[in-house]
Amino acid sequence: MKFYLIKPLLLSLMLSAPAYGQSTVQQIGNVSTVNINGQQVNIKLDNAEAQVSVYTPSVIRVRIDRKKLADDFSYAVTGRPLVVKTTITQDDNQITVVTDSVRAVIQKKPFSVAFYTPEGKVISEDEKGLHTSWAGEAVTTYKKMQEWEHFVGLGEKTGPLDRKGSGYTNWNSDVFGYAATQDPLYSTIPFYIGIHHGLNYGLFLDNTYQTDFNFGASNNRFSSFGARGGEMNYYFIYHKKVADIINSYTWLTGKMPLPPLWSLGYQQNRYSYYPEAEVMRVARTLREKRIPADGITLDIHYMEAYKLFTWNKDRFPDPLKMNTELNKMGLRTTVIVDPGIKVEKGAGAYERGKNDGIYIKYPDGQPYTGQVWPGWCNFPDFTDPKGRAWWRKEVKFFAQSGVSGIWNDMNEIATWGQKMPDNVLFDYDGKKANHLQAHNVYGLQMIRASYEGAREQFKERPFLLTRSGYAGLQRYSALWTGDNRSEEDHMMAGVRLLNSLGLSGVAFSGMDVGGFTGNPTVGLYTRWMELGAFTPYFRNHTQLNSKSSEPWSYGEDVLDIARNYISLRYQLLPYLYSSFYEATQTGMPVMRSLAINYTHDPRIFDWQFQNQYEFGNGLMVAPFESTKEFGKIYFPAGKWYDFYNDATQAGGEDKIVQLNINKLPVYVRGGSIIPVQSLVQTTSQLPTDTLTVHIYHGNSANSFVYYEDDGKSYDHEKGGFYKREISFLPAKNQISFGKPEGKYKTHFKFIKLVLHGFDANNINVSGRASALTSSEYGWLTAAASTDPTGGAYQPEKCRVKYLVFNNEPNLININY
Ligand code: NBV
Repeated sequence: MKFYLIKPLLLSLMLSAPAYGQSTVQQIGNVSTVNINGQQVNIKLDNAEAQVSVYTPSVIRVRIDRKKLADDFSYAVTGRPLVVKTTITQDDNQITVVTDSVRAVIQKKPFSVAFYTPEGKVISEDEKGLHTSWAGEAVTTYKKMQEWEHFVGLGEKTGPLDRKGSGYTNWNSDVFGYAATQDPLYSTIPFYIGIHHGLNYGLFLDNTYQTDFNFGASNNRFSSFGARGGEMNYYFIYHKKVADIINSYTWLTGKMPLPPLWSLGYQQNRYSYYPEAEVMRVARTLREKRIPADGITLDIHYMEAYKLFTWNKDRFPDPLKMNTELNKMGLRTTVIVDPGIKVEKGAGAYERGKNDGIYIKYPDGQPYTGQVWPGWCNFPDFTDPKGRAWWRKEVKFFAQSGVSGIWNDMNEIATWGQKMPDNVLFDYDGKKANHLQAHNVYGLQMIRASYEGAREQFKERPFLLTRSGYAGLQRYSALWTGDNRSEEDHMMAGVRLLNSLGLSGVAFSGMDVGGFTGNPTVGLYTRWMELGAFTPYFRNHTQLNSKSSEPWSYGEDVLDIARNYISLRYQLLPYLYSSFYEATQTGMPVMRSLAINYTHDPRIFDWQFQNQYEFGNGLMVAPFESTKEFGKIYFPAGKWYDFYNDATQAGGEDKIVQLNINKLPVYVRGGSIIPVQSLVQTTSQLPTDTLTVHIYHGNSANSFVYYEDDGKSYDHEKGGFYKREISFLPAKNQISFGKPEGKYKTHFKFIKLVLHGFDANNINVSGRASALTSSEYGWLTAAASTDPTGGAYQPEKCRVKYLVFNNEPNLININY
């Protein structure tokens, strides 16, 4: 056929393409009018409206909708736009928004958005031809997949550290005994970090409908993010360091409040401890066996027939007395709450809720009734200020019973059948929404009400735990990863879940140590207990009718190992509490994926090393399945010390190490500053008056902000804290303790400075020559049990030099 014959055919095919496209996928179209207003630009498009606003020099927000943009409202975002030096210009083809740290370029034909560094490097750009479009009600933005791009974060998501090649959905789900690769789980945090060409950026999609992310799953062209309804509403964050991206993200969605110190101690749990005699037996055994612990958690059986805000009086005749007794033993009580209120005429909470009209409803005004533990239930509308106010008042019940913590379960919402109807209505703070829009924020609003209620009613800082949540949940609560399984790959997946949560603003997180469903092997239980000591929230939990999971349930050797690691955690509390303080200030997680400090080292994404993480600033944990006899560990840049024997290891190398079930591989980065205290059995017991500060020699300068307060009141919000910067300056052969800040008087009268890897012989403290003492140091203690085969664990030790000096409240310079 001659070309002139084919040409009209091709032309007609091409002309018909847009019609085919329009009916199925609606493209965003061209810009028609532009209205620049200070640091915001409002744009009318062929098929939509858009708005681009500068929040900080590094945070730019993009909103797009097919209808007029709604009044601004968000459950996640608390940061308001700062006044930022911004230049917005336009010509026929594009609009340019420039701040000191980023340049956004909006093309007009069609509308598309790209972000550049001030030097002009592409950080992120819409994929040409795809941009933003709608398929039905679902809106999606497509970004070009950059060469060698990695993706990390996205909250509570299974899968590898690098999410490239995977796709994810956010729809909060009750997933009992979920598979280690399952998606979605309980929580929604639509925030991820993209990494390529030495650059990194954060992207937060603030939309509460079901959201979907695609990082090159089943396609080789783009990464995309979208929602099944509502507007395209994303925040683009650019900084040179991932830590700063997390700081900006938590500026936007809120920093976590400082938790009570006791919540960093070991927590003993099971589904369920009852009656009171059993709770007291567990408490006494913890003390008798010298297992340091700070908490016992009561699961649903403490209630009368699972009815909220009740105690089963046969099982717990005098809860206040029991809780006071536990407090005297240095143990705090956390109780579970579920959102379902049993429909029962005359029942207190049910009737009070009905009177206050706080239950979620069908469009015909009938309350939605779903089945959970107590039977048929109604559910408070936590998206209604009235519903939250009601719940805050109810929380008084726990204050009166001497409870210290509230554990929010089943708040996805979970109901039997797991099919809550779409037509259930929510107040959505006066905006009115159906289930599709409100589902993913229900848990967030529940913990908001619990937290605010506890702040109002409890005398001291409360501890809050949740299973479900949405971006910003860190403002109210810690999160645990629900009903995991007692399986090796679950323990490893759990590590990645917590690391991912840390990348996504949730610093206070934990997993059921030992596994919730099933029974762990002796090895798995042991390794998990060791690992638990190096997670932010350390709780042992197991399901109904499973094998006992207390540290003494697996024999004497396991008890010794568990005690060793729990005791180690208690010694590390000054380091840990300071790390939590850091999280409250900068959003920096306690459990840090290597993607935070070694972002552009491609080896950290290798599946062999993806589970490694830093615990605070300086300790690196290398988790391995308990069944492995050898493990390969990657040491990123720097100098590393074996935590147990001080053997050194150069960075940038990997090494195969022999594994031992008595020991979790932990390393310390050269330059680290690690303050520790003497062993206590509970945080309500005071350690000795010496703060031991370990410094590991390295070539780079480092500093650590040591933080202390009373651990329980709100005085720290009014200056009642003690804060001191400790610096290690190798170039000057100096260690310095800065002048302390704050009104709180430190408990520690003396500082014992322990030097690792220093070849110093002469040292002086504030000009006075002092003697160094040489001694052996070990982090773990020998097994108390005697193994007839002679295999009992002999802890490793290292040789260190130390000196002790008065903890003077002025600048102390130590020169070596
Ligand atoms: O309240 C019982 C359990 C609880 O132990 C667990 O930690 C939650 O994730 N809860 C779920 C209810 C359902 C368990 C099958």
